[in-house]
Amino acid sequence: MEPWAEQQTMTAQLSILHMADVHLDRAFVGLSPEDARVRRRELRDALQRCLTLAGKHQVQAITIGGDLWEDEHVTPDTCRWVASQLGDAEVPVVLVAGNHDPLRPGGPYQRVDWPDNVTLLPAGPELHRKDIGELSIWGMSWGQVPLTAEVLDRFHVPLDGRVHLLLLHGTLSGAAFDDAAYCRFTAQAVREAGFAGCLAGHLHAGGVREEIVVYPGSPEPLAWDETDRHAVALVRLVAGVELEVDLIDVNQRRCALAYVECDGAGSSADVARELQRAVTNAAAEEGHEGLCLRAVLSGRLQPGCQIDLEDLAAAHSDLAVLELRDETKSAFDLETLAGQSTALGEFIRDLQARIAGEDEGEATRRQLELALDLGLRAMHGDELVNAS
Ligand SMILES: [Mn+2]
Repeated sequence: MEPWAEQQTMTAQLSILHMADVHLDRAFVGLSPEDARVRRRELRDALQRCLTLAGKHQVQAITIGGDLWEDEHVTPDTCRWVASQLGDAEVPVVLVAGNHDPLRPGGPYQRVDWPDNVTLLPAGPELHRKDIGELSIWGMSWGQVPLTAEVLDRFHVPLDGRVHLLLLHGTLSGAAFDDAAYCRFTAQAVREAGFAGCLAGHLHAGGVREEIVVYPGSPEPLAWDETDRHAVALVRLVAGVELEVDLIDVNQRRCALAYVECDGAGSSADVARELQRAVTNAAAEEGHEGLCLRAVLSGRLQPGCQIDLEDLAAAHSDLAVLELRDETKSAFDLETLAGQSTALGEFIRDLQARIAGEDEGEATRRQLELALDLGLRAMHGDELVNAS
């Protein structure tokens, strides 16, 4: 067999499990101490599920794209627990630190005896390299100063027939300037530097961007707006150059947001019915298991309609989380408003007089009533979309 053919065979078998943004020991501000503890335990479980997948798919390496834990909260035990888990993986593990777990003198990363199979790439701004078989993984950790990807503009991988991948914790963005971005980089810069792909962390929504930037996302959603995919990326190198990526969803929780329109509800039964509809829809879309739903109730309730959020939520105790936000408003108290010497009072008195004196027909009267309703809503700053 020619050396070239041999190399093709070897690289054809190369596969990597890439994960990022586990955020172990996150504080989960806003949750009760008990709920926060449960969530932190779930993050450990999530890391274990990811590593189990690495074993199941018999990958040759594991990469971790930063934010493994949160620096302010991580306990020595969690760091040692991670080291132990990664040691058990029995394949090389390459990791970079992110903006939430930066490398700093005397920091958590330095207080752990890392197993021999674990390589922590040093802080930027230069790229560091770890070779595993035919593969070279280049990366740099976040350190004491914010990391930038400027190095990509003056770097090219060696033309040595090896497969070169970049491991980076940063924000993929286009040409537009994005002030809020952390370690902004472009797919073009990754390509021009000669990398076959970028194994990325930082964005918590899983997905392959611009064909060569692989974000697995955080293994579990960490905030209400993290409604996208949460996965590990199984990365195969086909014929040594082409990246083949499978995202495997690993999250047990699923966050969803629903707006529940309760306009015109006569009693809590109407509101409960609309909420049930929203829960059913969300469960159909996201799956019922682990569903964390934030439901925002809105619209104007009729006089006497009284809702109790705890009562409403009690009917859905089978959901992992149901957070209800009451943004409903009460119906207009026309009598009081019409008695005021304001522009609004005058408007109401005028419309009421015209409605009372209307004898041309039902259609015109309805139009006047609609005008009164829309006018009231407009003057109260209501959203007029779908108002009728
Ligand atoms: Mn993160």
